[in-house]
Amino acid sequence: MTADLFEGIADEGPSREVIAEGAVLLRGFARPFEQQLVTVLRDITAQAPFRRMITPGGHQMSVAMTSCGNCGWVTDRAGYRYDATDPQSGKPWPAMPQWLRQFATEAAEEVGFPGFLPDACLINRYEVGSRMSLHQDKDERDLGAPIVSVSLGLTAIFLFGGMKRSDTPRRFRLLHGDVVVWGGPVRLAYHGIAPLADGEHPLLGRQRINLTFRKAR
Ligand code: MD3
Ligand code: FE
Repeated sequence: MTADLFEGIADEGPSREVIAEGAVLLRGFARPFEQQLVTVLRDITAQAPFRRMITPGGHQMSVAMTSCGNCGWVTDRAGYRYDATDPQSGKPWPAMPQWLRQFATEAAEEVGFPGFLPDACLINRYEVGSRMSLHQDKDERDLGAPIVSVSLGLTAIFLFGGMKRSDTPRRFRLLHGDVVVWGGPVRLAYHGIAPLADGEHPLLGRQRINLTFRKAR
């Protein structure tokens, strides 16, 4: 009997769960980097603050967003798109630190997507009651590349639908430090986040932050 058999039971270390083919949840994979992640979030949001953008339909999103990397995701009355410039500052998005990009590359590699080189990191901030309705991510040029997501702060209920919007979603809890890699056919599945429940996270307070690493162009 080896000690590593009990890894993830005794000390809640990393473990993996398969959500669907191509979607693997790495429980706690980001926990060793939580302090560095909080620091980098502070740096990025000092340069490109969180903002609640307007959808093409004219609704203000309940989730506040920003980005880092060579391009960031924006929405306004004109539509959804990736842009090299932050429309709020008129400047390029903050750079993606090399270690952060490497972290996403390693998470993807861990579940069988080697050579993932993201050029964009979208950062979502959920306050209590914020939600993200079911949608598909298809603004990226290369849908063959996976998406790596990192959850920080309060626990969210992730809604994982099917290939049709009408498919009843399955629910998964995403905890602080959880990483999910989405590649292959599930890359186009409908997904969302249920309204965030109130709580207090020791590191991040009354909010949830989600980072998604993408190859946008
Ligand atoms: C499944 N973000 O930014 S991350 C998004 O928690 C987004 O903020 C959610 O959906 C959040 O677009 C979910 C997990 C995630 C990200 C992208 C996916 C799941 C996905 C793309 C395809 C399928
Ligand atoms: Fe999404």
